[in-house]
Amino acid sequence: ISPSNTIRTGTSAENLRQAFLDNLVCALGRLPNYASAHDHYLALALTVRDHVVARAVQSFEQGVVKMMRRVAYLSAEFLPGPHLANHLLNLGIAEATREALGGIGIDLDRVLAEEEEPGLGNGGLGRLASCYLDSLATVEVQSIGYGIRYEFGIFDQVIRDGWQVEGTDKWLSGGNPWEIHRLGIAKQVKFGGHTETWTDDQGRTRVRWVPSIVIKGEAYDTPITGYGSGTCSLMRLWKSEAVESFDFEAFNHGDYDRAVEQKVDSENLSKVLYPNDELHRGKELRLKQQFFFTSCALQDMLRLVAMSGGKVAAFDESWAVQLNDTHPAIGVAELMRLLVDEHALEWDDAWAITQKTFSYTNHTLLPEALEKWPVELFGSVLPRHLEIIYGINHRFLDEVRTAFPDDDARLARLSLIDEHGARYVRMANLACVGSHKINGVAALHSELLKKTVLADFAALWPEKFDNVTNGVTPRRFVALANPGLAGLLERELGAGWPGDLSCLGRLEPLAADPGFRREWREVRLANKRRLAALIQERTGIVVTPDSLFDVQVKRIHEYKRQHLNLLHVLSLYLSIKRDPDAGVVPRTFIFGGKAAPGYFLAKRIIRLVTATGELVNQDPDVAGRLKVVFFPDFNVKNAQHIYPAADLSEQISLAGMEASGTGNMKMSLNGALTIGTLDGANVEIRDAVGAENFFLFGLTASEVSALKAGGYQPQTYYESDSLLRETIDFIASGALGGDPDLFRPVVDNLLHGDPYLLLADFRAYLDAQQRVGELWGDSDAWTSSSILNVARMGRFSSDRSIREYCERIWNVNAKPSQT
Ligand code: 26Y
Repeated sequence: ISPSNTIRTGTSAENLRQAFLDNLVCALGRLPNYASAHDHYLALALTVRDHVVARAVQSFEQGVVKMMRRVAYLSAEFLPGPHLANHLLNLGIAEATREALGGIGIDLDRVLAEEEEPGLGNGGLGRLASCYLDSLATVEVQSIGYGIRYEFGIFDQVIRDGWQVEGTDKWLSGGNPWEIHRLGIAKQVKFGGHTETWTDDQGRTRVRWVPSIVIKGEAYDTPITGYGSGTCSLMRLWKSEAVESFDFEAFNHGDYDRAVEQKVDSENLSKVLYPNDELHRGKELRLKQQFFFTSCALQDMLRLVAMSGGKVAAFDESWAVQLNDTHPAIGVAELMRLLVDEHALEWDDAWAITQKTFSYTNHTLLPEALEKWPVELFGSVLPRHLEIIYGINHRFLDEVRTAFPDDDARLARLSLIDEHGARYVRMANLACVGSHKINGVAALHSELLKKTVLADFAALWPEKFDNVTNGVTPRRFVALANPGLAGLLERELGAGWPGDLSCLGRLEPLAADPGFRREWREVRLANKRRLAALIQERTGIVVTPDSLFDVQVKRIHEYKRQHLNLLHVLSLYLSIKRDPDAGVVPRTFIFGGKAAPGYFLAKRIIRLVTATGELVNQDPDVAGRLKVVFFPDFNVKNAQHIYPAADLSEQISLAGMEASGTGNMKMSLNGALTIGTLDGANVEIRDAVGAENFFLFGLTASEVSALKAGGYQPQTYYESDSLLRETIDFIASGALGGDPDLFRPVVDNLLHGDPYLLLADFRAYLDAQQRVGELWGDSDAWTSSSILNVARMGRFSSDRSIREYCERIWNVNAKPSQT
């Protein structure tokens, strides 16, 4: 096929317009005069989809023909964001499309705004997976991201009376033009039942798993284009279906309820994304989800090995499989089962293949996020896998005994089974044992991993451990999100800059150029005006674009310390009330992020933001100086409006808690200055942009450990710092939200425990904020620092991260970077 200059794939404005109109009429059945904005969106999506799919099939064919080692990125979460604008950029047809639609009176931006994003993830981990598929395509590596096609993604957040209220995310209700339902690609996934042994015709004892239920997984493919590359990644998501629509036996006996029961149960599996991040609860349905998509993925990889003439016994030569945290770690046991039980390989051969195939990325040090399943539950859902895990464990512990004789405590810690009291299967241990490489997501995090949660594995296999610092795609988060900045970059660096961020360094001299600084400020002000309009539309709050936009957007978590930010806001408020002449620069505090529905304190923190806004935003004493906004429903689409308008990026987690962070990179790449702790990737961002362009504060990770070990006493800080005391007393007084009990849980948490050491870091944070205010007062100095942030952030492109994975972890060839 040669998809050039046909009506479906031609790239002139004339061609695109005709294809758009054809799709409107022929595919959607709408006459142009009656078409809604959503019809326009669907017609344009179908038009662009033709271009994308034509590339995707050719790219895929290349992978099959060349038999290259492909990458499978296994992830329970993906957050791709809206596709349409991204494809227009990657295909290089954004301007032609704008012209095509403009010619018939349709505004492209209006059409783009119609797209609803797939919210198939909670936050950082899911967004990282999507950045990586983007970069894999860009550096021309064949890859499939395997996951779950949740019917309902992360809940929609609305704020009602100041509280978070969750709504169902019906992302498919307006149709999804980007996916292709692969009717031919369906996998059977077994659950429950028991195992039996049998003897094969070579006289070998084999195991057969007799399940109590079988569920079907159907593939839905969404192509992901790369920037300036013909390669496409594939996001292949599995939807669960009943194998039979009805249990005919039950049906014939007149038991209609039971007949439909299994169908309902099967379909429930991929129904909804769990909205918790960083808190593991041993829910059976979640274990089933994990096994479901992982098994579908591995079966699919085996099918593709056969299709391209490869050998099952050389599976690892066809596939490098990345475990995005432990959510797909059951894949280690499942690949063993497929190789040993279904393909009759010897255990030791299968194990060698498995270890060469898998590698594992850890995304958290929080103990409450570590996945472990009660052995009972695990054995009832996956009886064969429990046996296999015992088999792996038995051999593994023998290896440990050889390396560390007479060390029972170490054996107990390394074992795949936790036997302190109730017995659990430890998924991180399974991932470590089954992988040849284990990495953290920022330098500090990778070091802490080796010292804390994975210390015993690091002692056993130091060579397995590595670091790959996270990155973000500059296509979506700079080129698309910040067209004004993109214009300046294109003029100064050339049109290809999004494909090679090392060229950003050439901006450095411009930081001292007054004319360039003026243009930079104009771009930033325009971004802030647009965000101000959106804030007014979504919240009714009027904010001033020339105030300092102080932004903290991310999941709501105690460890991320949104409430430390609030202590600062309230301390400023009280200072101005006390002294109307207090030197406080005008600021707009913008918060955004979802709280897990069952996370009581996180929800109270959201209420504390909104209550602070209710107080501050209408108080004439602080008018023109302080505004507080909670931007509802923070997601990828909204983020693209927020990041480019941030002056100050709040990255204030307690040191040692945030594995990496990626919002920190997105904001700095758009010209924000960071106020932050030495946590996660902040450390590397500060090294890159220079200490003088970063507002550092707070305890270091080792100071945190020492303080906790010595018996931390938050009360002593409360007693010795009068502003802190005044601020906390104010929250406790009932002045916020009109009810003294409302924030008692927050206050009690801080005064009696303060697990994330807010009080210990409060004074240092205020001092750093003071320095922020001073630099803001010197507009040229601020702008020059902003330019230097962008100029020095090139290393945080996900293209760099992906090249490191290719080289050090997957052993596949990426297209080299220009420099
Ligand atoms: C076990 C289950 C409840 C669970 C579900 C989701 C546990 C964790 C998660 C999500 C974790 C997550 O998003 N982690 C973030 O990953 C980012 C990408 O590496 C990091 O930048 C960020 O610091 C980390 O919190």
